[in-house]
Amino acid sequence: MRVTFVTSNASKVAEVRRIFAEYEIPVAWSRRSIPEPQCDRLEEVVEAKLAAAAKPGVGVVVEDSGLFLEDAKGFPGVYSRFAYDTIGLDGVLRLLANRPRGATFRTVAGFRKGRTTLLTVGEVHGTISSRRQGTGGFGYDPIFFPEGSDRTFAEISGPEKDRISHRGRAMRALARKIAALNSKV
Ligand code: ITT
Repeated sequence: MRVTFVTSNASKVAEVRRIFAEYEIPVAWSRRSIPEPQCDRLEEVVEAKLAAAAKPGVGVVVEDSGLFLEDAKGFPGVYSRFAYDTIGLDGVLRLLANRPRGATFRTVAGFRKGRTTLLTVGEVHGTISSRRQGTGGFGYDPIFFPEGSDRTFAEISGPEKDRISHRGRAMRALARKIAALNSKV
């Protein structure tokens, strides 16, 4: 089954295409920013995105991701896009000056076709660097060290990021479930 990934973010598309290719699921891109409701859980955002993106006869995929800072009680979390666009990476680094630096990246991924809905979650724990490091990736990648690594997500290759990342975990779980649906029909 081919799926259509609805997102405004080209970097997410590259990651999801790479991951779904392992399950032989082709991914078409519908470039669209779906308005996100004010809510405090990624799951609720994904439900709203699925409702907005659903199309008869099409397998749609959406996702929402966030960076949860332990010292800031999970901020920016669902507001990660807003924080990135306003205070930016330097603002986040300033927020954590001389503070504990633990953080979790989380992705909730969703699929809908007809009456079938699938949701999966992926997380990676790590720490926030004290300065930007690396030029790869996107968004918060230059300031996030995944647990056990001395390189940020912006300093490792895309496939390396996929193996351990929040999105890699959520999307592999989703692809497996979609592949299982495929084998039933
Ligand atoms: P959508 O159209 O899919 O919503 P978006 O870029 O708005 O795309 P999110 O709301 O899920 O995506 O992302 C929230 C913020 O977190 C945004 O600033 C992203 O750049 C950033 N982000 C998401 N995934 C990331 C990742 O894997 N690495 C670094 N930053 C990431």
